[in-house]
Amino acid sequence: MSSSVKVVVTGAAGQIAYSLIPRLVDGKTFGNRKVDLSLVEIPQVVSKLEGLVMELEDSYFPNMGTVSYTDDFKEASKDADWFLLVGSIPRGIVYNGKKIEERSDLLSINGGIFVDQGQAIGSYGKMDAKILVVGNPANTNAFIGKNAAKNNSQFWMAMTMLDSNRAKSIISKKTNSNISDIKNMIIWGNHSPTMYPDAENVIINGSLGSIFLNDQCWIEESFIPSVQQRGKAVIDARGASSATSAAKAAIDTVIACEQPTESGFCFSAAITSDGSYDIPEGLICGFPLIRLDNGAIEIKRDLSLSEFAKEKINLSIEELLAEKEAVEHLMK
Ligand code: NAX
Repeated sequence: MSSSVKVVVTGAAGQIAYSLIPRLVDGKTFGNRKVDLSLVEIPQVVSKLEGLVMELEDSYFPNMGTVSYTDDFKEASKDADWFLLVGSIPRGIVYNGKKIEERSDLLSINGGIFVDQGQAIGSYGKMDAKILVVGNPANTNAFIGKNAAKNNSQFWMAMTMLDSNRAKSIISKKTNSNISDIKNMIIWGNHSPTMYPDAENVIINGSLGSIFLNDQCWIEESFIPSVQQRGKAVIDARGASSATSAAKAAIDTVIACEQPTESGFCFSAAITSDGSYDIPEGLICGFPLIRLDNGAIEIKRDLSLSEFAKEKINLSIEELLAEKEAVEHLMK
């Protein structure tokens, strides 16, 4: 393993990035390796990154290597090991004279961004680069980026760890358990209100959720909708979308990919389907994942899904298929 790692972060002047970037160099995420940061923003705000770089320098992070910032994504991509694609155009802003409210508008604007970024990553990123898409619509942005990259040795993911962490928190409260005793909290499908948080395969104090929880009414009427709507609840309460929890979830995803998964356990992220669990091949879908000792990441394939679970997952798959159709013109 190389003694340094190069990490590209887009949306670096945004609110998630402000919580995320210091944690990349704090010596915990990448252990003792030096972390070279390449921060990317759009031309209109890139100069603000000078202030962030000053703060990073003033923070004394012994593991911090070089720090640069740019609005040139190609330049930033050169030889990068990790890409944290946080930047995207959010819902609610006026873009080219139109207020962006519909998911379809988000898809087409952000889709274009991910074609360009995907091509640059495929050409200039390391051959074994890992890419985590946070910017919404995350699954379909990753789908577009991966297609544009045309580099199958790189590994594309969309983030569902925040949904998984939210679900763990709800289950720990319901069962009076310590949050660290909740494992294998899988989010299937799309990172959207159709996602399916799996209360059957979750492990609570060493027991399967399907046995331990024994309260289907709570699962259907409280647990699943609460996880699906948690992002909106945070926006309603805070007046802004989740930031520090999203940053922590991105860090958790990086750590889960950097360290072997303990035997019997798994973590949550959306990756390209290989047809496992009858999910159409090629879609970027939330799965249970294992990081092997040799560094490879694969789908944990030995879980059972009830008819109820399959029905719920299918709803999310239908949405992913519709999103795929909506961005067909970007798939060259
Ligand atoms: P902010 O609006 O604070 O920051 C986004 C930043 O991205 C802005 O500074 C903007 O200039 C920059 N940006 C836009 N296009 C860019 C491009 N082409 N290259 C580089 N930078 C670009 O948003 P923030 O709250 O940080 O959220 C970022 C994204 O995360 C949003 O799309 C949001 O919807 C998404 N989220 C995803 C979550 C997940 O679990 N996958 C949860 C949290 C969050 O909602």
